[in-house]
Amino acid sequence: MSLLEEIRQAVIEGQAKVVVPKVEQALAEGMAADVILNDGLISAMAEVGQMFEDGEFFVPEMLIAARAMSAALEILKPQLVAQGVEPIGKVAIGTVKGDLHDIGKSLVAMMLEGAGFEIMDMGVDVSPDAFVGAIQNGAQIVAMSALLTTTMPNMKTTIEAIKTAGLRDDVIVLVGGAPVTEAYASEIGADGYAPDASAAVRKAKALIEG
Ligand code: B12
Repeated sequence: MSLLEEIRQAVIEGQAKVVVPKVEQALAEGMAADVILNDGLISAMAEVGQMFEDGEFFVPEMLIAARAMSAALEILKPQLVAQGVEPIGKVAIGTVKGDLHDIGKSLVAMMLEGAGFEIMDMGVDVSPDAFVGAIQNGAQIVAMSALLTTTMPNMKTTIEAIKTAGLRDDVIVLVGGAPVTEAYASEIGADGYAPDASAAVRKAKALIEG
């Protein structure tokens, strides 16, 4: 098995302690950081997302794989910046005001990061004004998560605040979370909805590529 394939397998199996030294070894052997990223890490996360959709992987496996990928990304980041690899786009992600559930939001953030997006993780209980501020700081996508039926309306409030700030045409709004549906997303004027983290990556890529 090639070193790149070993990195891929270790991410899929969520073995951060194996992935990190193997990525260091690949860099030491002169492998380009963007090759390790695309053919090792991102390819592994795409497979993890597929296994999740096929019901072979569940949330814990996906989280562990995502953590292994994040650990490897930390090592690659300085090289990627030095190589000038442009991120696909900048995403401000957070759980809406009043909502403290962050597991799904963090999973979506990690998968987006693994797919090459730059992430501004705003955390939980994020006010509409904070999302507006993130757009002013360069976010091209606002990704909102809500797990409670009582906090879902804050997605609409945030979209209204973005409109009031005159920024609605400058940003893509993506929404998700267990109670959110495609119909709700279009009702509140969001640009996209995805039911899980791997679908969120596909949706974000499709929307940013126009
Ligand atoms: C864990 C949990 C908690 C934890 C949260 C810990 C944490 N750090 O997140 C704690 C204990 C704090 C908690 C508190 C509460 N909870 Co709670 N909680 C849950 C539970 C069991 C799991 C949620 C979870 O993490 N799921 C796993 C993740 C991976 O899935 P996910 O979040 O849906 O995310 C996926 C997709 O939705 C999507 N996605 C998510 N976000 C986004 C964003 C975008 C942009 C996109 C595209 C996609 C996307 O991708 C993700 C990955 O595939 C759910 C039950 C359930 N089945 O959902 C209840 C649940 C959400 N909680 C509930 C309730 C009622 C509460 C409390 C009000 C309880 C109370 N009385 O205090 C409080 C509210 C606190 C608050 N203000 O937020 C209810 C909500 C009912 C409703 N209809 O509104 C649920 C459904 C339980 C129930 N059946 O009653 N909770």
